[in-house]
Formats: sequence, C-alpha cells, structure tokens
Amino acid sequence: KVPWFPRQIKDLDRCNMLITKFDPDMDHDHPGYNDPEYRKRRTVISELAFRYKQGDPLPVVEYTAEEISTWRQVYQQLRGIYPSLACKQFLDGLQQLEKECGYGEDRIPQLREVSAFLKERTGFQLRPVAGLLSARDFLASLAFRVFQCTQYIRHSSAPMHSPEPDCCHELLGHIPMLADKEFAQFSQEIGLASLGVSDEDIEKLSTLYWFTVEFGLCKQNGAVKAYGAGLLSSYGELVYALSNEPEYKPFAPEETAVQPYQDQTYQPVYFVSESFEDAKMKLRKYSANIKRPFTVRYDPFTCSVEVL
Ligand code: H2B
Ligand code: FE
Repeated sequence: KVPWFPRQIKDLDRCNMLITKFDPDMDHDHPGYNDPEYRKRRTVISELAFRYKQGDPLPVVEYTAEEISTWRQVYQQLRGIYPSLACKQFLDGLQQLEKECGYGEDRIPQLREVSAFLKERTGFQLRPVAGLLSARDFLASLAFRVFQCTQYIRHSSAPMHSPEPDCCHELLGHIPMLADKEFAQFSQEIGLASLGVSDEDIEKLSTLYWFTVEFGLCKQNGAVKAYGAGLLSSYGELVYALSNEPEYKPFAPEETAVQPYQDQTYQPVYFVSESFEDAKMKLRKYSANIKRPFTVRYDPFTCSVEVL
C-alpha cells in the first residue's frame, strides 16, 4: 500500500506532523526549558504557523530587542568566517540577500520578503512551520519547491547552538543556497523522490538529505568548502568540519544513505561532492532505483504532481 502524499501544493496544509523531541516544552536539555517567557513566546509564534494555509500571506513577526540581539551575535560571528569556509554559491546568495533583501546584523529578515526574493530566483517559496517536521512531510514539501521555515529564534543564552531548527538556521543556513538554481533543483529532486515511498526509503532519503543539504561539503578550486545549512548556521561545527579532525568520504548515495548520523553533537564523518551537478546526477541514479509502482512528474504550471 502506497502511503498518502500531496498531489497539489494545497495538500501541503496536511503535511504538518511535528517531531517534538527537541522542543523547549519537551526537551529538558533545551536552553529555554526553564524559561517560561521564552516558552510563551514560542507558543505565540507557533500559533501563526498552525493557522497558516497555503496561499495566505506569510505572517510577520515583530521581533523583540532581545531576539534581534541574539540574531546580531550569530550573524556577526558567522559572517566573519564565511568568506574562507563557505562555497561560492552560498557567498553569492548571501551577498544578493544583503543587497536586495535587507539581510544584515541589525534586523531579522521577514519570511514574507525572503519568500518573494527566492520565488524570483529559483521558484522556491516559504511556508511557516512551528518546529521540526517529520522527514516525510518535510521532504514532500520540497517536491513543490516549498521550504518549510521556522520563524522563532534560539534562546538568548545559547546563540551559538540550537538543538532544533530556528530562523538563524533557516535564514542563514538554507536560504542563500536555495537562491542557487542548481541547488534548488537538487532539493526538489530529493523531494520528488520521497513521494509515496516506504518508511525505510524515507529514512534513507532523510539520511542523504542530512549529509548533503544539512552537512554537505564540496570541492571548489581544489579546496573543500561547506554548503550544508547545519554547518553554515553553526560557528563551532563549521570550523570543526573544515579542520583536519573529522573523516571525509566521497559522496556516494548508496553508502551515504546508510551512514549513521549524529543529531546531538558534531558529525564524525562528512561527505564531499565533486560539485552540485555531480551530486545531482548521482542522486538521480539512486532515486531511479527506489521501488515505487508509479513515476511522478512535477507540473510547474499547475504546481501539482502528476502520477504516471
Ligand atoms: N523540519 C524543519 N522544520 N526543518 C528542517 O530543516 C527539517 C525538518 N529537516 N524536519 C528535516 C526534518 C531533515 O532533517 C530530514 C528530511 O529528516
Ligand atoms: Fe535544516
């Protein structure tokens, strides 16, 4: 039996299963667990995401001075090391965002303006989400070039690390990459490959996503650079990943898909791609081998998935 999957962009309203293991109400180690003010704030911002329906204008959050100060610390620290450690596509994207989309250390960009920016570059759009989504729902939205984005910010006591995705992770880690055409297509292809597959195949695709979109490295002009959002939004892990401590392996989907991964601390191993083009080709070959009694094709005119 084929698991349900969205056929139309509207169906993404049903792709909303949250995983609460890292959220501040459930996780005793969360830096905000003992801060009732922070948890209240999170509830308010979550409500905006719960109420959102596909096609609504994206909610605007008026960030507090404390939230902006957290953003500033993250931005300043990461911005300083990007030029030497981030891949070219990321640096280009970030520069455009700074010039045309109000990115900078003084304010937290609003999803509404960022979504409009992306839509013009690569057709990606954003939708608000209240926290960590199930892998199946998260990947399914990528099939429609929709990126589910958290809108809250990490706790002020721990600006350098967040156990769950937050707006620093999305806006600094993911968004600059999603402004790149090649990378946008790579992301959508992972999404399309995930529709209607078994739980085991979701687990493998989610591991592939982890070692590429989240923690991927790539070669550029003979040097290894970061393109993964988990690296580009974490000062400590970005420096570590590009030091000579961790192990590097060449990106090879069959092997990468079964590599155990860490969601509590730094990765012991990273996968290096020759280029996005190369990663995309290899992923395509891998996806073609996933068992599915049908094929899917995305129709950009109707924003829907054709099942053949
Ligand atoms: N949910 C949210 N909100 N953001 C993510 O970046 C994310 C997610 N990543 N759910 C997914 C899971 C990823 O780790 C893979 C697909 O499991
Ligand atoms: Fe992420």
